[in-house]
Amino acid sequence: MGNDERNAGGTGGPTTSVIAKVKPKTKRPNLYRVLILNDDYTPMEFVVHVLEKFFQKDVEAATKIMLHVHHHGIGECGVFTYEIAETKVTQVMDFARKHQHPLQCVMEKK
Ligand code: TYC
Repeated sequence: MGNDERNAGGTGGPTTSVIAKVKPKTKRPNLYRVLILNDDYTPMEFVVHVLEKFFQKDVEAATKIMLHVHHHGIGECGVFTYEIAETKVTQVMDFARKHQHPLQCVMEKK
């Protein structure tokens, strides 16, 4: 018998072939917004500095975000995967505390 595809049961009946579907394996990651909150005490220049230092904003973009937060109470610094967002929040909170400013930074699932 010159056939590689033998029946497991060995009944000598017709051969069954199985064609498995190849599932595309790309999954979109869950994304999280990192937000800063307004307060009455943190200096505007400090918030601009935070946005430049931790979110790679230039001074114009950072000023725009800071003023949005100042007027609306909350604003987006960036969108990241979970671990990056968590790291940014920790970095901002540690930096604000070190400089004794009450600036708050949080993350929210998109
Ligand atoms: N409201 C602050 C002030 O008048 C400035 C400020 C902006 C603080 C944005 C926090 O996330 C903030 N000094």
